[in-house]
Amino acid sequence: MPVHNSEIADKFDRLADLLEIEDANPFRVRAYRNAARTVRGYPRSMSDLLDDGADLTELPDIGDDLAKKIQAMVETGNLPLLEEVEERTPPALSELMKIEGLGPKRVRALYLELNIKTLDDLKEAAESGKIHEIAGFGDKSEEKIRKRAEKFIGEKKRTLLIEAEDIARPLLEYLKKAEGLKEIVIAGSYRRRKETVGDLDILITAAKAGTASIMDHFTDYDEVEEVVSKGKTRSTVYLRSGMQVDLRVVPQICFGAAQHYFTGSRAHNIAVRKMGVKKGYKINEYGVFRGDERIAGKTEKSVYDKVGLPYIEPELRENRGELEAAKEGELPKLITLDDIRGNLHAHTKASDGHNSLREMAKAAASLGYEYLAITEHSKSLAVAGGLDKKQLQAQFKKIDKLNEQLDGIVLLKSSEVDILADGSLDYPDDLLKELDFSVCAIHQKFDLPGKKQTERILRAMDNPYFNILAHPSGRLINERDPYEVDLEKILEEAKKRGCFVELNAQPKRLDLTDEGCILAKKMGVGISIATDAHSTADLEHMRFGVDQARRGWLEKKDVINCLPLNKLRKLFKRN
Ligand code: DGT
Ligand code: CA
Ligand code: CA
Repeated sequence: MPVHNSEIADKFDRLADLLEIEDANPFRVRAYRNAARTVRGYPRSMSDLLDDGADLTELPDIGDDLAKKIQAMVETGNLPLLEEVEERTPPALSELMKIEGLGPKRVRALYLELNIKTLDDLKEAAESGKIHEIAGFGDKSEEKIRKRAEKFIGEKKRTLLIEAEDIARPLLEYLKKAEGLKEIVIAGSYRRRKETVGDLDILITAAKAGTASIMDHFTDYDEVEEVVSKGKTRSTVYLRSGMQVDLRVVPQICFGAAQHYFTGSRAHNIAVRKMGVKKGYKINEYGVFRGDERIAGKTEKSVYDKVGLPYIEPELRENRGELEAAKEGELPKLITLDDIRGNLHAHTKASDGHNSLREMAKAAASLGYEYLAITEHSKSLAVAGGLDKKQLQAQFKKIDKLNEQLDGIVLLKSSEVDILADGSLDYPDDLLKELDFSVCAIHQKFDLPGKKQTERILRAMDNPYFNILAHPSGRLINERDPYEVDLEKILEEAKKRGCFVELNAQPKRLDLTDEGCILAKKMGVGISIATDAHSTADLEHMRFGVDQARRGWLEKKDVINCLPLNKLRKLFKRN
C-alpha cells in the first residue's frame, strides 16, 4: 500500500504539536506545519512524484531536510524523529491540542500538573473538577473543556460514498444469498446519495420461515468485527472497516413504509408525518394508519399518495423545500447520467494523468460521449506536470491530428489554468486564445482571508478567456477544509460575465456541494459536471457528480455538458 499524502501530513502535524508542547523553537514548529499543509493539499501523491524522479524541494516550503523525511516516510512509512519525540512526550497530547481553547501551554500544564495524557483523562479530570485548581483555568473554562472533550470523543469520521459503496457491494452480494430473502435495499443517507455516510441501513423482506436464519447469516459475515446487538428483526454490527451496519427485516406489506422511514432524512420524515397528522393519519415505519387500520405502506409511492404528494426522489429528501415543490407540482425533473454528453475536465500523461490522449478519447467514446476536454495543469503547477507554452501548443497539434482520426468523439483543447495569487491567469491571453475554452482553478494560497480570496477569483473572471471555475471551494472531504470565499458573490459575477462553475465529480471533492448547486441554479449560472479524471477509470466518476447534482436539484437544462458540442461552443464565446 503506497503511503497517502494525508498520512505524511498527519505525521508532520503531530510532530509539530508535540514539539510545540515541548516549547521548541517556533520556527522549527512552523516548518513542520507548513510542510504538512503543502503535502496534504498537493494534487499528486508524494510516492508518485518520487516514482517519477521529481525533486521534492521544488514544492513550496520543502527544503532538503523535509524532502529527505518525506522520502523516508514514502519508503518505510516511518518518521524517526516523531518516534523519538513520542518517547519523551505522550503521543496523545497532540489530540488534546485539537480541543478548542487548549493551546500547547495549557496542554503542557495539564500534563505536568495533573498527568493528563489522553482525551479520556481530560474528560475525567474535568468531570471531577480538578482542572480549575490549576493556575490559568477557571470554573467556566473547565466546563467548556469537558463539553468539548465529550463532543470530540463522540465525533466519528464519516465515510466517503465511494468507499461506502466498496464496503456495501460485497455485503449486499453476500446477504442476497440468505435463505428466504425476497427484497433487499440500502436505505439511509446511502440511498439519498449523500457525499459521506455515517452508517449503512439495510432493509430486507423475507418469507416468514427465513427470518431467524437471515440474522444468523448476517452476523456470520466474514467482515463482521463486533455484533453490537442482535434480534429477530433488527441487528447492528461493526465491520472491520469500522463501518456500522444496521439491518432490519420487515414484512413485505410494510416494505414501502419502511423504505420511506429508513431512507430519511429525519427532517423529511418528520415533515411528512406532520402532513399525515393533519389528515388524521399516523405514519411510521410499518405503514400509514387510520386508527388501527393500515391504509398504505406496501410501496413508497403509496405513502406519498396518502398525504397527497407525488413520489419524491430520495436525493431530494432533506426537507429543503421538496415537500412544498411537490405540493405545487413543481418538483425538478432531476438530471440522469444518460443526459451527460461529454466531460470537460481530464488529464493525460502529459501532466499528472496516467493514460495517453488516445486512451482517454477511446474510454470517453465508449461511455457514449460526444466530447472530452483535455485540461492539463498550467505552467506554475510544475510539480503536477504543468505544461509551458511550447508543450501546450505541441499537445494541441496532437489533438488536432487525433481528432482527424477519431470517430464519434471530439477532443477539446483546454487547460486547467492556475489562478495566481493576484487573480491573473497562468498563461498570457495570446495563448489562452488558442484554447477551445478554459477551466480555471486555485491550487495554492488556500489560506487568504475570504474577501481577498473572493476578489482573486473575480479578478480572474475579468479575463475574457476565463470560462469555467473548477472545484470552487477547494475542499477535500475529510482532509482539507474549503477555502474562505463568498460563493454567492462569485456566482453573481459569473452570471454577469458569462462564466460557469464546475461540479467536480471526484468522490473526494464533490465540489460544488449540493447546497452550492442549489445556489448556482437559483442564480442562473450554468454548471459543468466534470470528473477531473487522471485515468480512464476516473472517467466513470461522472455518476458521483450526477448524484450530487440531483441532491442539488439540477435538471438537464442547468448543466452545460448536457448540450451538444455546437451549442456548447457558443457558450464559451464571451464578448
Ligand atoms: P448517516 O447514517 O448519518 O449518514 O445518516 P442517515 O440519514 O442514514 O441516518 P441514520 O442512519 O441515523 O438513520 C437512517 C434513517 O432512519 C434516517 O435517515 C431517518 C430514519 N430515522 C432515524 N431516526 C429517526 C427519528 O428519530 N425520527 C424519524 N422520523 N426518522 C428517523
Ligand atoms: Ca445511515
Ligand atoms: Ca443507522
